[in-house]
Amino acid sequence: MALRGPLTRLLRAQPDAALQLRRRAHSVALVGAPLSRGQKRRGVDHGPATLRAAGLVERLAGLGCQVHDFGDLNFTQVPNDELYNNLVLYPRSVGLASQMLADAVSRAVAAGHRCVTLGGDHSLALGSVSGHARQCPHLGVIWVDAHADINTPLTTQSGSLHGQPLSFLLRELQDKVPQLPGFSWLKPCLSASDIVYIGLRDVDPAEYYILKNFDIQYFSMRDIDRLGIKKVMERTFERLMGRRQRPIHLSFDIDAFDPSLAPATGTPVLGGLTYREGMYITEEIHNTGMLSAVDMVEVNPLLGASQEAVKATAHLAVDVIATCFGQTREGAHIAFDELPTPSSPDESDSEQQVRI
Ligand SMILES: [Mn+2]
Repeated sequence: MALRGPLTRLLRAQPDAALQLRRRAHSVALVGAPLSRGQKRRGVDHGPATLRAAGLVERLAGLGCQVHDFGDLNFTQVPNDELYNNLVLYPRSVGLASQMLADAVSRAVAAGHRCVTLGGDHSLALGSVSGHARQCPHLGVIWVDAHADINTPLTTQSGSLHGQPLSFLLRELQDKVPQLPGFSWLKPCLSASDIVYIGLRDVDPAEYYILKNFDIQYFSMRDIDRLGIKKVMERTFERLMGRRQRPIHLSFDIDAFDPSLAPATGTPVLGGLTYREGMYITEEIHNTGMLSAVDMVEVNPLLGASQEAVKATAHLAVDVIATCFGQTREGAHIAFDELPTPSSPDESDSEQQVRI
């Protein structure tokens, strides 16, 4: 019988990378990154607390993970953090926070954990991807998002850094990206062929130019409609791991989901992922055996219309993370060796007789 599924993929993997990841399989580090200066709305810094309150640690522990919760990083706002170029907001605060996060993620991965960064806005990927790449220079990134987040400081219309992190991380864009105050520590660590987007449906003109001109692989919601999520995931892994296995960084923006499912977020866009598409994405990523770090970003408890809306968004985010670490829709999370056997009919008869 031919081997199929994750085991085969692991066996085919480069022995070092796969072995290292197998050893880390059950050890998950949580790093809270209450970063909110990458955008303008209040509340996204409460994301880590909201995700923990939704039972994240218990869910991961219930899947057999050893959870190491490192708490929240203590980001301070840099004083006199003036606009860059009269437009880009809080460069020094975002730069410093991302630098701290990069160190934390790098340490967690070096210590043998898979690292989950709890956001916070999406500018934190500057730090999480950089820190992860320090330990795993050949990582591939799956960016699940309604937006491409690849404007440069010279093309951004909002000035918010959460719409720009990938422009700083991409080697091919460095002659188009100015040096921002607070960003001198940052070195680009990705090539255009290292990224796959899933879920796009709100892409700015300059971003579209970048995606096309640098041949970045993306699967928009239209592509998901056309191909179905199964083909989309097959092509994602073909692109990232067709030639060789590599550690995966999943950067998951909760606004990739349809706003009916994830209303408590800053920039919702109609027509997003269904629950089933979202779970399929993370199930398949888990099944590769190569998931090494996860960002869960843009959960903002101050933006839900009701407590229920906030709870629904947070529980969805926890489902995404749990599925990354082995929760399935088919049960069988933990090995179950033996079913209980009822006592023999004779015994129960005799017990009844005793009672009579
Ligand atoms: Mn995003």
